[in-house]
Amino acid sequence: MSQSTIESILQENRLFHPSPAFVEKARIKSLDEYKQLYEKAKADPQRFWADLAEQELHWFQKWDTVLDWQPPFAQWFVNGKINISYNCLDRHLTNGRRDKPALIWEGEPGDSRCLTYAQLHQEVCQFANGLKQLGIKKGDRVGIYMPMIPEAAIAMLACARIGAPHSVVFGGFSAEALRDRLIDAEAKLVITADGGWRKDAIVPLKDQVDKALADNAAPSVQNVLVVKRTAQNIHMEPGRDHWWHDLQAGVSADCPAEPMDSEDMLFILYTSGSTGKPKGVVHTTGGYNLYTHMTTQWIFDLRDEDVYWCTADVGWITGHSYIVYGPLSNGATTLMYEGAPRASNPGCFWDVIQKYRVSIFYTAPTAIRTFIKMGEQLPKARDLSSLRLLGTVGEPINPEAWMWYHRVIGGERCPIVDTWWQTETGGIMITALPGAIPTKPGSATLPFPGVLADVVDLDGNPVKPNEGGYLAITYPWPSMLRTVYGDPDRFRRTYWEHIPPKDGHYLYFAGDGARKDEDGYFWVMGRVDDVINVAGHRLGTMEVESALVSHPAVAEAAVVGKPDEVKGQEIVAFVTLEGTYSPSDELLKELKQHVVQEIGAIARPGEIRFADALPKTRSGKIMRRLLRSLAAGEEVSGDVSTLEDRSVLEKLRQRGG
Ligand code: 7RM
Repeated sequence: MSQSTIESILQENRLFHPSPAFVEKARIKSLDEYKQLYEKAKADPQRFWADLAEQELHWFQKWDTVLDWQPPFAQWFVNGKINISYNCLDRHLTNGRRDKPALIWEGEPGDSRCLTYAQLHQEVCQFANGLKQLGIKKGDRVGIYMPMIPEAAIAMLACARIGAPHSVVFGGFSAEALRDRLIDAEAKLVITADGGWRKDAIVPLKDQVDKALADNAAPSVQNVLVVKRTAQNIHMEPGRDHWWHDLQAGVSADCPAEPMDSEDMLFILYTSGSTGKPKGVVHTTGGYNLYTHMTTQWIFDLRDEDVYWCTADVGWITGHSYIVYGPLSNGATTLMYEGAPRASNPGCFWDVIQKYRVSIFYTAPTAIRTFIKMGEQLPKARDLSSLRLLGTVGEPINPEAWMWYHRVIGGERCPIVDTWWQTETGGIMITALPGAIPTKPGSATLPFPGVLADVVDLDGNPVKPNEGGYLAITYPWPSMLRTVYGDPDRFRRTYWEHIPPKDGHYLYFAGDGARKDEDGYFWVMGRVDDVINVAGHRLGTMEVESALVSHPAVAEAAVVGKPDEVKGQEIVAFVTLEGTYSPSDELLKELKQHVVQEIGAIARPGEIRFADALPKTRSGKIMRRLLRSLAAGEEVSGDVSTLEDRSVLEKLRQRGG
């Protein structure tokens, strides 16, 4: 965040109440009602979750222990048998939602599709049987590298149906990034498409898969399943690659959901951390199903007639929890959009809302800031009167963007839920309940019932109101990550040891700085580790640095985030060159392109600065704090006494932007 954003958030004290019309129909109608619910849950969280699990989900067999907590390892609903695809599909066939639209898809260019619950169920069953034909069994990991098409959701649900954990890799990641993830997850199959549409161009997904698998680099992968989407020419490797439509021909649509153990792995999703390669965050079945179900229902105040649209990509946790599993588990109509706002179609989001009469809209602050730049005339020219609730996720929202969203998109009648959560938390943790909790622009407000959150110092002691500290969760919740795939030590180190446990009491360390105000409202300030958030996408500085030093010209690289008006942060890289290379515009372009090739376009540095040397401490640590100030164009202040060679700083300064 920029200094001016932080200052405006510190001064923010406006309070917005939901309209009487909204409150009247809301599931939770007042702050008192929320507080009662919250206190009840806090007094006995296990009882609270068990009651909801019983009322809200279908279990093939009931659990015998609600929570088995061997810190930092949690198990929820031990010995319960459940299938999330059953909860998302089968039960809606007999509760009156058979012919209700489950998935509305608005594709590019101009395609669209609507699948009812009965149709989606049939597609998922067929796909699941197809997976079985390819030899996929319970426990086998399946990579999914897809555009935003219904088959992405169908593939996820089909995997869940037969108990094969999926690992969705965002379609914008490069072949290299895909390969690393497939290797780490030991995926047996990759599901992809020939291509996907991205801003008026075709993304050659299958080509990327071929590159990722070249030279048997990911030996666990035996087959590739390809959905025909863009119909351009692609290579099909005999014996390895299969067209989805060929496999589907003649496949039975009868595929009962496999009763899964509540703690069986549902999916792995890779996310960036401060060190090393991305972590495979592991989520399991029962707790995740319950938590995403309840949060979707209460936070989005779902009603049967809603058309719900979350603009995330299914490659991120937001797409998993709030496009696919949460909404479908509730029997909602969820909308999936393949397009993105771009110069050739800047009003496309508002067209989609108008066309489908979207009532709940959930997007990211970076998108809102982009829309502000595009001008009010675009949304103003469309009918957005169907909207009744708005949400944001991914990064702190600055009050100016919040106010614009409220006024221009929400017509001053829609509550805004600012939802704080992470890949690791599986579901939304801190948020307003829209009919109950008055909102303040820039604050995620209060924890969801059953979530015990606090702002603490590094000893785990709560800090005073309005004092900065670390955001921590002090009690396990049903959808918490269970481990880092293949690396339980890293799980322990990353989340449970920054704040040392006291008397066996463990705190989950979220990696975010925050404060609580005098009303107990949370204000999340951003990451306190070496994670940067570019347009709501999480990237590790080390990942980008590794990509840079893998180029022969680069000797050393240091990457920092620089405040950006639209993207929140932008990547700035400082690099020193190997002896025989010298700085040039061509090299600069080449290095940027190299990072794109190693990770993907989301990691393209906004700026690369060549340096003779990087500022280091006497023990050889790069002083990122100095680089951050330099990148932001600020005066380097604070203690520089540990700097080994002061002339380095002077030279970097002179070189400037
Ligand atoms: C859902 C998601 C997680 C990080 C998290 C924060 C930041 C997300 C908010 C937010 C302030 C919010 N998962 N973050 N939501 N910061 N207010 N409402 O984004 O794993 O990709 O990122 O995103 O820093 O730690 S994520």
